[in-house]
Amino acid sequence: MAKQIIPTPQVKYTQIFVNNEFVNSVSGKTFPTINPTTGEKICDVQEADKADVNLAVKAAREAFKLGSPWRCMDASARGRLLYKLADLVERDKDYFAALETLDNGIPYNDGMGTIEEVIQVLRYYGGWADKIHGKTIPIDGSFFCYTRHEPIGVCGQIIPWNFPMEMVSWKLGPALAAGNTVVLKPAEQTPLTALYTAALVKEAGFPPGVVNVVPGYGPTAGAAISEHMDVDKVAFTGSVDVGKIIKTAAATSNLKRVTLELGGKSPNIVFADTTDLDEAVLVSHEALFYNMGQCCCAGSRTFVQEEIYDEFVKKSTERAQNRTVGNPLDTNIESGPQINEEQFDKVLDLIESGKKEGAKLQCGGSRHGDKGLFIQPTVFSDVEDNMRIAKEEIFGPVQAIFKFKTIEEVLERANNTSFGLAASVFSRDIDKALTIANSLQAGTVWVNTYNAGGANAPFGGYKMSGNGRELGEYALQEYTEIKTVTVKLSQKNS
Ligand code: TXE
Repeated sequence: MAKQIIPTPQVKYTQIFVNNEFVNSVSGKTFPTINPTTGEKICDVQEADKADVNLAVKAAREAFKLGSPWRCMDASARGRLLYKLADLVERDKDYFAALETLDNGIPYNDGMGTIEEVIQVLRYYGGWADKIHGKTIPIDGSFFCYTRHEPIGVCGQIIPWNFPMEMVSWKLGPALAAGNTVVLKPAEQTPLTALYTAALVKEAGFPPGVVNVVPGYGPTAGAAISEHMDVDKVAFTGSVDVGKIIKTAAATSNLKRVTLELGGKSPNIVFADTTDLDEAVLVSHEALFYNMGQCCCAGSRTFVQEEIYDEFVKKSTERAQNRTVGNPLDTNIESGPQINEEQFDKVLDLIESGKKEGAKLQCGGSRHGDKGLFIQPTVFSDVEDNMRIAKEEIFGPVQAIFKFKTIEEVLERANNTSFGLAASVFSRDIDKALTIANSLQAGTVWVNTYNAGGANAPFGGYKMSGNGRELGEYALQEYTEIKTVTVKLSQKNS
């Protein structure tokens, strides 16, 4: 019998978080957050707009002032605060996982997996806090020259709805380890886990103003952050279109630093000599269908070599037909609903385009059931590179399978995209696999696996998939300014 894990979790925080206090919006406005599984409103949340962002930025600036508790704190103590935050997330992980499923629709087990990752990421960056340091540099002449890796200042962080808590940790972890202060805007579709995290930030003992959370809409609260003259950096994850808006806003305001993690159209290349065809089928299936395809690094172009093509398509279709779709709180369920009607309609429209443009529909192809935002796991074969489903980010449960013959051909086709987030290759020939890995224009390449990673492995995109890297040591570079200090000495010694 299907097991229901947690019934509807109680929502505890629905206000804007500024200076370690939950407050109402200046305008008095609220917005609803919807349960995508039922279409019902979960609750109303205070809606941050420009005035609220201004207050949050002011608080973050105050917390960043020289001599403030945060600026005077030992780096190791900053690290301990991050450890404490990780411990609190761990204490409440069942609640977090249920709240994430409620607000976002991610299947409960997958949601719990992301909360486990959040804990790891916070701990990983807690460990970094007192290990961020510069160099001494032997410049010519009688000088002592050293670098300091200083925090940038007030960091705006604008995140999407597809992995709400994971995104919170990827953003807060490196920013706080490096000593910045933060104004974080969760996506309007999924504000609840970020607001609960805010309560834990206070409980952990972070000084007021170090972390501020401003739930609200993109063109209002999000724009207020990216256009703000007193925000020193903005980190964004979301669509390419909004990424461009944010970079433009940074350019026309104060040239704040910008890092972007945008979409992808990641090639997953399966050679006939793959180590295990069944395994390649299953991994390729998960690479696409995990989180209902709402994954920036989804393996959304599956290239299969002609010798194994028919068998691969057959097995992939069978696997997709067996994928369980339904209430994401049911732990037997593999796929829940899409996040909202807009995304649901976008995915169905792209499915229709695939049918019209001549791709072969192997299974799925329409909504699942007649209620809710569920879409049947869909597999298209015979997909051609010029079709919309081959070029546009679908962000839904639609696997597109392409046939190829040679290495040269598949490399050229795999790289023929404006995106460059992730890629993978399946082959038992390590020389071939590494030739491909080194030639793909992608920030992450997996060999004989997909979606493997960790808090310590960097992630980010080439080309229009973004600027900068998140996770790992590399992310710290995106949250520090490097200062060179040179001191004249009376005597030079080697
Ligand atoms: O993204 P938006 P949407 C892709 C995916 C999806 C498409 C649209 O293809 O179908 O984008 O999704 C904030 N100034 N990805 O519309 O609008 C917004 O409030 C400042 C890939 O949800 O980019 C939210 O917090 N901020 C992606 C965040 O931007 C603005 C994840 C993302 O929303 C803003 C999500 C503005 N003018 C979607 N407008 C990934 N890389 O994983 C919106 N926002």
